[in-house]
Amino acid sequence: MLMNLKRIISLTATAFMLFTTCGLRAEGAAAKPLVVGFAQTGAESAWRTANTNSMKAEAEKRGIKLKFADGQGKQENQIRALRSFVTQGVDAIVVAPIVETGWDPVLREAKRAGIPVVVMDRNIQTDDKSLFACYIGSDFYKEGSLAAEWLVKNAGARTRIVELQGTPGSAAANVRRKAFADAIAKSPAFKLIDSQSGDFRRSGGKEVMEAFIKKHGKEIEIVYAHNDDMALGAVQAIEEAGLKPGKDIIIVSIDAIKEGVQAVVDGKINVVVECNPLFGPKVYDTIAKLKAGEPVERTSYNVDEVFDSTNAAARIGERQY
Ligand code: GZL
Repeated sequence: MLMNLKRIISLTATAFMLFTTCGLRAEGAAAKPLVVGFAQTGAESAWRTANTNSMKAEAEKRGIKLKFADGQGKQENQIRALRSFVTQGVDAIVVAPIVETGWDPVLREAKRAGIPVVVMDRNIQTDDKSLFACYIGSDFYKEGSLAAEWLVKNAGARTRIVELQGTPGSAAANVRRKAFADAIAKSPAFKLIDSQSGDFRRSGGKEVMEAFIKKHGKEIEIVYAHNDDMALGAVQAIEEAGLKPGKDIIIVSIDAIKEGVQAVVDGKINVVVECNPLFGPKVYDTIAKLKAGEPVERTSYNVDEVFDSTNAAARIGERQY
């Protein structure tokens, strides 16, 4: 008799456990986590790493399931990832497009699947604005202009510029180049003597600067780098050529990664224009609004500052990336 009673109790307990763990969840079970597909550009710079970290950490904090795809610097990898997110039926897609064009076909697939797309960091060119919900990024034109305006105020008699461009075809490189050219055109003394892509990479900045030094020698008075990683590569090349970066050659850069601001403190880079990569919170707030059917800003920019010898030392301690 006692044996039977024990068996009945253990069978009942097992049945209860089965019910509560396979499908018939107890009251108040957590809602299904949001699933976001993120097609990242690659891992070309410290800025990109900070951007990736922001997106991953904020997703973790909010209990969002982030499907992360590293484009490894190739648009076809990003397009393949976007297609896969559509097939998987994610709730939303974020893309940091390596280049400006060639996105319409895959974005049409996401639109047909009813999956909202947030373009983050670099913008895209398309005639069909319905292909993505919004752009959350940086004002590259303002950044290039601020870099040139600093030169106009501080370059003194130095006028001969070499430019280290970012990734060919990327919105960041295209717009920073145009903005800088537009601004220095107003000061005819400045002359752009050479311009080449270092692909936003430190190694690229060093190699291109070595070639510039070989070709132009002491004619070079100013370096305009589209990002700090290339500027830091140029600093190495200038030092290896026996010159003093920041003194013999003025260096102007964009991003304001901690190492770049430190180089300003050390007098090796003269000015860095900030391009804040910490988009995580703003992107996920925007996705929450999109999923709730609320309106979102079509274009929103991060606020960026300028760091030179007048403020870098005071501000370096608070840098988050
Ligand atoms: C700018 C971003 C650029 C950074 C580089 O928003 O796309 O790409 O300036 C990064 O450091 O590699």
